[in-house]
Amino acid sequence: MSIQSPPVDWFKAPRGAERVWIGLAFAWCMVMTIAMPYWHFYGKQNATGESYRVTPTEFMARTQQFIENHKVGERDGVAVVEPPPGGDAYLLGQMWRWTPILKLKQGQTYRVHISSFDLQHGFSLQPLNMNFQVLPGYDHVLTLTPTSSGEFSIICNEFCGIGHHMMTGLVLVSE
Ligand SMILES: [Cu+2]
Repeated sequence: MSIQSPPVDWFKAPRGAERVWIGLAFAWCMVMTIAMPYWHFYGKQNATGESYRVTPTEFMARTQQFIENHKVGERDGVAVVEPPPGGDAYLLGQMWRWTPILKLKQGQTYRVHISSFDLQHGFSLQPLNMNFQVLPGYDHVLTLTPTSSGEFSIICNEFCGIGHHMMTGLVLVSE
């Protein structure tokens, strides 16, 4: 016979070492479950989770307006833009570039609006390893206070086509 129903007492409760391993795994699950909300409130590099609906064209228009209002220079053909401290900054991801280059001041807080013009990109700030998903149709607002100065590269960490590996951007932080 190919299939038989299991004997009536087929289930044996775990005991001995198996019980210890299940206990350890369960305890670790609990730690991780608590760590998620804990780190959301007490971690220092977590996104605020603030986002708004926006059409890609509208977001691009806002970014261009932002560049026009606060442009301070250019680097390799990309606009360098310095938002007012405490103000809004815009960063647009599209195949395959990040626009503009943001120039920020250490210790100042900014509201950085990030969105995509075409498809899903990944905002990865190096070498800090801060990562956010960038989606068209959503204006993600990161409330950000640079704590160190220097040049920080942005790379795209969601594969987005043939030019994905060239999709880099820059954030400049001065003291
Ligand atoms: Cu990309």
